[in-house]
Amino acid sequence: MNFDVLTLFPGMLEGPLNESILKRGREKGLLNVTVRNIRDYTEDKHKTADDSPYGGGAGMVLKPEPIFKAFETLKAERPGEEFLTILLSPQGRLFHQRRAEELSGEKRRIVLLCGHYEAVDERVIDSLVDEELSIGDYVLTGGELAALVVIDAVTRLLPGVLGDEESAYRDSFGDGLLDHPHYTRPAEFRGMQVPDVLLSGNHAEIEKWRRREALKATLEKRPELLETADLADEDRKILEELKRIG
Ligand code: 4FV
Repeated sequence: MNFDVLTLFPGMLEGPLNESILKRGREKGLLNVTVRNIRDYTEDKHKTADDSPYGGGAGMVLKPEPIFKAFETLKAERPGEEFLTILLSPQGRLFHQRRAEELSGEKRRIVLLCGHYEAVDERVIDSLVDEELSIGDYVLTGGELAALVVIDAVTRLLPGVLGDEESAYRDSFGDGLLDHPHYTRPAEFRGMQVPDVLLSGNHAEIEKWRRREALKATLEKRPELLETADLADEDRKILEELKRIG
């Protein structure tokens, strides 16, 4: 999986890319992330990458020239390679697990363009951007954290990145539901017991309990997810019962 990140603040990505699972993914050669500073593609002595908005108003806008130059350099360095260009912005489609799964199968290089200041010049979006993605309905200081969210959510789905102890075998949202509760030792802590079924060793009963708890959590916290979740008839029966007992 290849990500090329274009940003004015490369330092914001260093930490997460050099820790834990992302670091290991890069060491295993399963993940390749290049981080380029848009300012390196400016041509004036002040390395100007932003300017005031036409039509007035507060804030600054990222200039088109350095971003176009960065793109053309990237493409020239990788002749024949295909690119999928994503702008991280609040105007984008909401990023979710299904999109992470789709991107984890992506063969093209993924360019993540990180906005900053008020916005990016619209001509960049019209000419270079294939997709706008938002990580949520709030405003960040820049797209860097959003780019890291996308890299993290996609990378952990790549075969071989997660070790057994971290497997994504049954992720939250994996089947569109929230996750069931998890417990570990000690079986009793300050009077709080681990549910007996989890100590029973009866895997069929444990799976039933986990499914019921996942349905209950989703019904209580994110009922709208039930509209798109992959539900079996048995699940619908449990949901009816849960609604009845309230
Ligand atoms: C954002 C989001 C986000 C907007 C102005 C960067 C900022 C500044 N990106 N999901 N929410 N971006 O707030 O992706 O340019």
